[in-house]
Amino acid sequence: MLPRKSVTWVLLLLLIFFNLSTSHSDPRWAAKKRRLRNKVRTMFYHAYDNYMIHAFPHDELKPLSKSFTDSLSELGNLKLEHLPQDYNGSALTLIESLSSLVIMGNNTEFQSAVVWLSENLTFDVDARVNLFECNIRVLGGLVSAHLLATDSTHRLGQGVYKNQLLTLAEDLGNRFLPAFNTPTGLPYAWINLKYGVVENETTETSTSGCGSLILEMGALSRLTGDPKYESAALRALRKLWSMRSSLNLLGTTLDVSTGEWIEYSSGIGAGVDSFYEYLYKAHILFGKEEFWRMFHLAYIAVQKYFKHGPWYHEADMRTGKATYWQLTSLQAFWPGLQVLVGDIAAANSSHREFFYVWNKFGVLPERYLLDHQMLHPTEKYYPLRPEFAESTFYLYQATKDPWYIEVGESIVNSLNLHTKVEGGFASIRDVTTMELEDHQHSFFLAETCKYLYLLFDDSFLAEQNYVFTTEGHPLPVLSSWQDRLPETYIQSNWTFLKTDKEVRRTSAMSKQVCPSTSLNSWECAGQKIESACHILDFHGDHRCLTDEECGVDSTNCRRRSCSMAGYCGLWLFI
Ligand code: DMJ
Repeated sequence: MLPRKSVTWVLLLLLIFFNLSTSHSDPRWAAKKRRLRNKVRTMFYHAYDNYMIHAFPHDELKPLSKSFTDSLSELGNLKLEHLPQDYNGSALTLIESLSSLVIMGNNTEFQSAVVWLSENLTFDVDARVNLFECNIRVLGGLVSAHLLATDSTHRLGQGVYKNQLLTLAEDLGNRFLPAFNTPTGLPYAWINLKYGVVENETTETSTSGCGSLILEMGALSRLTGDPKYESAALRALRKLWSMRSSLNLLGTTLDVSTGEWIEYSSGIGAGVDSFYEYLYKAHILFGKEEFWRMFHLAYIAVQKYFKHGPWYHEADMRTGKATYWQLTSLQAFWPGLQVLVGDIAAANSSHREFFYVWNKFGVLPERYLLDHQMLHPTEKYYPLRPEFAESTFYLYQATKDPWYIEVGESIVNSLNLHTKVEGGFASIRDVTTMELEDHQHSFFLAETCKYLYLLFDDSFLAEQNYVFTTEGHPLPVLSSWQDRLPETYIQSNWTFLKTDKEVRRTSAMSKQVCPSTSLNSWECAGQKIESACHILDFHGDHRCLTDEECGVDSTNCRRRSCSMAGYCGLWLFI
């Protein structure tokens, strides 16, 4: 038997060996990433080629029956009401694949797609579509592809490209505008592309439905020089924000004509998710402080009222009291957003919990009841969603921790094992039986494959900063789109962090909101700063006379209070 001291040494050496052998600069590690990158490329083309053979120019592929569905009119339409009689699709999956083709370096296919779309695509169709879905998938897909096509670094479409995608995007943007014609400026959830808002249209919409339009419509305005798209989206966003409760929480559904809430409970998942995402990403893309101010308050409220350990539950916007204790597949985007904010330790701990559930079932179920540790009885499906892969990509970008490559590998393996069929990739109807469903969602190509690819090969990101829309379409961060930022932002060189030895690319907001100290030694303005919600105690020595002199704790975002002995701290644990 080895003496105790020797055991410690052996363990230490093993640890060092493990760290070295898994370091991302290790050639074996680089080979592994290349192999995985190629595997993802094969997955993408298996999905894409099957779509092109069996479904194009319809919207999405049915991989089991090798047929198609014109699903743009069905997206978000749970009861399948008012379906069009005469609609033959808008090549949705092709539009959604454009930016992925560029990222994977397939300029030839991108160019033929652009030519086909410019010659054949029309939005003058009698189809009632969901404004949010059509915005993130179609408008976002077109605007992003236009920006990529005109970006000289990608050398696309020389001579062939004459802004055709922008013309299509502008036409679509104009068809969106009647939806905003409401007493509140909050848009209807549904719009008929040919006829506008139909008679007796429902006035119910969701927070994400009217709060996540600003990236695509803002970009359209910047590109066309016509402010009307951005103004409509901004007016809706401001109105929505004005409806927050005194706790800075929003509900999930609301009425666009009265501006009243319908569903007061909300979380970070379905119906709300991209609202948070767009506040922050709009701040990065347009450099507007207003978006940052909204996001900061909203983020603190989320951390305070929804977070429970690494999990996020729902709460009533009026009282902050927990309502539903459920993990949903859509929530898995949150750690990715936290990486952008710089709150890496919080992102990492939630990501690990999502991975725990992923491993438990082989994929991420749509809804998991945290209080009962069981699946939701009717939401056992996994429709090839990207959110978990997305967060894995962001966390790897921020940390370069090889652990995330391992996570990515297991996502790739699960997808190939459980969802790959001869005719593409099929959704899973029930994660307990792995029974499949005949649907390959367009976001599998726009997001799932893209984020996995970027996880293993980020060369696309080398030259340019991008903001990815909620549908995974990259929009370059251009200085000409930025509002003039306050001096403090400019001085701090906000996308690069300068240290003595190097200039390191970092979270765009790292000067405002820094990562938790536990992960690494990043510093903000010479001092250690922790998470986004952190508010310093008034006195550096933490002495206080009243609660008002205490800040917000960085680790759990709870307000600190002044103890009898006159020190700020977390004296009450609820
Ligand atoms: C995508 O269409 C977008 O990411 C959207 O914001 C919600 N999630 C789906 C994919 O899961």
